[in-house]
Amino acid sequence: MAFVDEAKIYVKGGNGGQGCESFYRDLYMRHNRPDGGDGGKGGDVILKADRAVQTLLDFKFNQHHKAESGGHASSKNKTGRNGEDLLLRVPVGTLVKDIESGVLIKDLVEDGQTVMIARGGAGGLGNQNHKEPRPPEYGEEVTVTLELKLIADVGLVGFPNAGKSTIVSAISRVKSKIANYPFTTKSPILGFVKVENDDFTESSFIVADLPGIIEGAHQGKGLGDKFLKHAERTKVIVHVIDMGGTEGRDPLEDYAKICHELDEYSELLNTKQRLLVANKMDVEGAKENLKRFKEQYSDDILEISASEKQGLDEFIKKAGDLVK
Ligand SMILES: Nc1nc2c(ncn2[C@@H]2O[C@H](COP(=O)(O)OP(=O)(O)OP(=O)(O)O)[C@@H](O)[C@H]2O)c(=O)[nH]1
Ligand SMILES: [Mg+2]
Repeated sequence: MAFVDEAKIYVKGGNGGQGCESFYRDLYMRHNRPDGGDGGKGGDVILKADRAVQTLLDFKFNQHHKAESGGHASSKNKTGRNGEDLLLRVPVGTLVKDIESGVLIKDLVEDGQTVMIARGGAGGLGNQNHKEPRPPEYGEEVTVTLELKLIADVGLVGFPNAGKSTIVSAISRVKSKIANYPFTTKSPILGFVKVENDDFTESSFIVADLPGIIEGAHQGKGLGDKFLKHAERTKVIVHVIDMGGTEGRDPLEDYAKICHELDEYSELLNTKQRLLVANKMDVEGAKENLKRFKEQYSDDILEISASEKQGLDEFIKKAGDLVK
């Protein structure tokens, strides 16, 4: 499934139904009695955030959406039926913006949240009860851009091949593609992680497997730039470092470079909680690298081996605590 995080849609509220102009007469009435009903209201177009929707892909192919028009009225005071609202489901984290001004209309950050973006037209008025008839209104026509910025609690960042997808696949039920070549992961993937706390309660967090970052990512190199924006909305950033240096790089330099890319990308990323993770601790040389890392940077780093499933319980607990 392709991941699409931007789309443009044209929406239109339903038109109002025609009001009716008619007169009732029978043998015994001296005057005609006006009995034309009112037209129904056109349906609204509503966007709804839905956890089950992962991308804006559908809107890439279906750009035009119109709500149902209101029904026409008839004589004997019969009102036209209201048109049905059109509900469009979008991923949680979708920003709705005015196409021309770029002004934010709504940020749909919670599951189930809705926003009405095009109002249906009012129905026409009939002449019942001696009212002045009025023509129906057209539905509102609007063009908006949808922009997805994923909302996850924990985002994994690191060089390609650091083992991010291996971690996510091991701690959640999401099977993120794992392979020994850079940029295996081409779009963010969300996983749901259960935490068993010490007091026997359970909690959970959502983890985002992000594509690998390379030097120059903040200027658009590799895939990092396009996806760093998704890191902006996570609470915790986990640095995954290939402590084994399996790609022939120095893990200490890797760490410095990723920090630099995050800093350059946005100040916001700097303010987040961070968790340092030394992965591939099963590889020869990893212990020595870690020792150097601790001397130069920080003692506060979690040792794991994702492929060997070592240290992952501790990882879940630490990440879960930081989310809280
Ligand atoms: N020895 C060892 N290899 C690991 C470990 N974790 C991951 N790997 C291997 O490292 C390679 C890359 O793993 P991925 O999980 O695909 O890495 P990634 O960070 O998601 O990479 P991109 O998606 O390309 O950014 C795979 O061949 C994994 O099997 C580990 O703890 N020890
Ligand atoms: Mg990956």
